[in-house]
Amino acid sequence: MFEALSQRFEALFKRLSGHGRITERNIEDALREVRLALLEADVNLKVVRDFVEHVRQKALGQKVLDSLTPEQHFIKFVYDELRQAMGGQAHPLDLKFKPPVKLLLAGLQGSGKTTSAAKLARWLKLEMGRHPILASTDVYRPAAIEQLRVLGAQIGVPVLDANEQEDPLEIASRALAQAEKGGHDVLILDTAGRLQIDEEMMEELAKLKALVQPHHVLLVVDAMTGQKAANVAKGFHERLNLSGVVLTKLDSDARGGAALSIRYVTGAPILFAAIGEKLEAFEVFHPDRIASRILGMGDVLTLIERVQRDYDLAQAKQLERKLRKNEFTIEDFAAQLEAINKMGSLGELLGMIPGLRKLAEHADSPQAQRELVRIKAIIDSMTVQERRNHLIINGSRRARIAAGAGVSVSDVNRFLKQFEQTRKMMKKIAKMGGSSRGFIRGLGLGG
Ligand SMILES: Nc1nc2c(ncn2[C@@H]2O[C@H](COP(=O)(O)OP(=O)(O)OP(=O)(O)O)[C@@H](O)[C@H]2O)c(=O)[nH]1
Ligand SMILES: [Mg+2]
Repeated sequence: MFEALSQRFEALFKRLSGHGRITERNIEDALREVRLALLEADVNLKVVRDFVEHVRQKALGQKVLDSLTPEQHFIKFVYDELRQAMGGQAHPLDLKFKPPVKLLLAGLQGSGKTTSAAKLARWLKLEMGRHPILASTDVYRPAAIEQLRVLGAQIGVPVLDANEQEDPLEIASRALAQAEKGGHDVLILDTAGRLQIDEEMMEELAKLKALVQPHHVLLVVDAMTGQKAANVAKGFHERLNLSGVVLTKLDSDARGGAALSIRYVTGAPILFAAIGEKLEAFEVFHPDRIASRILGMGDVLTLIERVQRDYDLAQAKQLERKLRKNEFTIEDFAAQLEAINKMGSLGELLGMIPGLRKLAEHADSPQAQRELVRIKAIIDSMTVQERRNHLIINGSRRARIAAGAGVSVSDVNRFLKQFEQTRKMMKKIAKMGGSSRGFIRGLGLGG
């Protein structure tokens, strides 16, 4: 799935991290590569343009370039845009209607309608605990109805008896009656496809829709047709007002143009992904997971994000508590520095402490970054006892720490003084009875 696109991105990211840092100058190169990767993947031009523009704005906008890890931010932005282009989040098929819930499947010839009808039935039965019934109105292609009957038998889902002499509308109304009579809570109606959108097919589908009054019209599209799939979907959507799309043959699609264009071009969400010929090769379409897969990170990226967020929240809470109790030590301070390193931005971290937003805006400047490196060296040269209780750091200890860190004793003195001031300030905040906001506002620091 999406191997070609994955390889382009993987190569780009590898090069980015090898090159050291993204700067304002070389970011255009990186963006050009993103654009090329998307064009090669047969993504709709407008999607490509928006995609690249969004990444550019974010990359230049949020002090990302000054942060310690602009490449990681860049990858995250690409990931976010991929996800967004595919619809942001999964769209569950709404089944909360009075049964039988009626689903009408449409699509071009060979897109995978009949297979998807059976896959959907299987999914509804096994994952959703439903009792569906299948019916096919395809009286045009020889053996189309027989094909559905065979698939139904494989999954133990009943298929309406019908023959090729019948009228599609007649079959549809019998299907409705049978669903009611048999106590089925979902009716899945498979239809005939054409090589391309033509008036005759649309006419028949519109009539079927008027007769059946389906709760959902689902369009089945072949992912291998790339951005053409998006235009086809647009045509169907204009006539039939689709609930969403079932994207098939993703297993054979190396490029991803359909997945990335459909949402933008039609406005209709992708609901399901078919990823193989077998009936179990069918799943709810999760834009986030697919985006991770494209970036060659599996679900790792999502995992990292979640872990990071939980960690940051817990840390920020704990930090606030310690600040209130005046128990904040150099050890805590060092832990915060570590977190900053992982996160790539001091500003972001400060931003999480209530009241310090304004201050946070200046925290990622190059000077602040250099100062951070120095402070880290100083702390690294301290013993655990010193970090837990800075009051024991006397003259000889200061000299030892300075030598260890490769800085002057006055640097160490300055750091200790700053640390003590911070602590004092925090103690005052704590005395305000927990309302740090008022105090901070009083200092003109915003918040
Ligand atoms: N690799 C792969 N093949 C698929 C997938 N879905 C369907 N196919 C294959 O695509 C071919 C056409 O599938 P059908 O379900 O018959 O398509 P259809 O839209 O009903 O075709 P018509 O009824 O002729 O319009 C079959 O050989 C399927 O096995 C998929 O997700 N992956
Ligand atoms: Mg078919």
